[in-house]
Amino acid sequence: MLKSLRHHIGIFGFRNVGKSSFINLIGQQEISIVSPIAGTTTDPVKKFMEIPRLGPVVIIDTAGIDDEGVLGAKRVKSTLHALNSCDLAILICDRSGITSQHQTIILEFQKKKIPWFIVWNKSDLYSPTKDEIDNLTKRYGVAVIVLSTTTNNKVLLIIETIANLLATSLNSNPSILGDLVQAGDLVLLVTPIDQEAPKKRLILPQVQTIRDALDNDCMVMVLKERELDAFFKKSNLTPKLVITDSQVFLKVASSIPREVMLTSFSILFARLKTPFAKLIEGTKEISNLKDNDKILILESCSHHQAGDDIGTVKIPRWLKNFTGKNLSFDYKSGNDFLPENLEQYKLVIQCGGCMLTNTEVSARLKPFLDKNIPVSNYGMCIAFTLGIFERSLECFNMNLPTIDDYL
Ligand SMILES: Nc1nc2c(ncn2[C@@H]2O[C@H](COP(=O)(O)OP(=O)(O)OP(=O)(O)O)[C@@H](O)[C@H]2O)c(=O)[nH]1
Ligand code: SF4
Ligand SMILES: [Mg+2]
Repeated sequence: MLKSLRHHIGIFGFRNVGKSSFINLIGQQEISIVSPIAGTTTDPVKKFMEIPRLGPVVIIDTAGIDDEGVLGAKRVKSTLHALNSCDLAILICDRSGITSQHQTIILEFQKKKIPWFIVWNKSDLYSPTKDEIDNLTKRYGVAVIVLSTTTNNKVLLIIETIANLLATSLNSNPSILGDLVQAGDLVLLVTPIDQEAPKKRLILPQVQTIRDALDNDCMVMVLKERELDAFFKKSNLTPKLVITDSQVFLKVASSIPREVMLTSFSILFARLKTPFAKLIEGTKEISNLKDNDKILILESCSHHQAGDDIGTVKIPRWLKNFTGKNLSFDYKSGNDFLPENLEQYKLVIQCGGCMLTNTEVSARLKPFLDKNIPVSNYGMCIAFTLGIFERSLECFNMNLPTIDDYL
């Protein structure tokens, strides 16, 4: 299963408290290196695991948050950066309990609204008193599980705690189309097969949408944009919803009846993966762009660029045509650290983020939103510059709770 569909669980704590041992315990295999030497795990390492009841997850083993020296400080920075991927965090401690040195990371959990709990390990050497546990529960309002990875097996309790918390996380993966369609509806998916399309397969958002439409008992039809006119001429079926690749928005909008709802894959997934209402507002700021304004394009993986690449060629061209302004563009891809001076950007445009989890996309955008820098995404930006923004949003019930509530 792809990484972007898995829950990410981060394991944090001081050096040598048993973080890697804990991962081996819940994974039921020797997956992480364990040793009595403090500082064995030096970088955040993602382990792909299948955990009974939870299914496929990514567990992130990290370096101790009490690491010292110049190198230690860099490791701690990487550990904190790993939080951006976490749907859930587990803070492991031993005899010394939770101290003032844990406060930085606890504040990060709270700031990023990451569900978390405490595991008090090495209970074979020292078992905390009832008062110590009650104090922690009262102070932080989280579960505290006492265990020994060597003698005391509480795997079922841990998995149940993880499952309950993940159900409330940002990445809890609601239905993509559930509130937009009804059983028996026809959903039409439009996907150009051009130079940029991967060979012999559909891309993940298309596959996920097909599956979601079937889960909602809809009929699904997938066709290329040039077949649309023939479809409406030959068939007497009227689709409830047409979902298109954003790059052929204009062609699709002109080929389907006005009363048929229309949106794009990128906008559909922006609703799941980003603070949607904020991105709608951010997109409208395109109208206020001025000469020499700088725009940051964020791509979430370094995919192969072919022909008229969407991020580097088409979007800049559409934006310049629409605004008539002389705009400049910066690009960041993958998990690159963001530039220092975010205020230099008048607009940020995020790609569809299909390779990232909801949590990762939101964490990527949060620093900009916190500074009130307008954020848009590929599909919204394209729809706006082509004059079909309102239409592409008509299908959504904007009263739905969105992940804006998490930020
Ligand atoms: N007695 C006892 N020892 C444990 C327990 N859990 C882990 N250990 C031991 O503690 C040492 C450190 O365990 P690790 O799992 O490597 O700890 P870590 O937190 O990953 O350490 P770093 O990667 O160095 O930060 C090893 O010698 C483990 O065998 C436990 O419950 N009881
Ligand atoms: S993560 Fe972004 S850049 Fe990578 S394939 Fe998906 S939409 Fe394109
Ligand atoms: Mg370790």
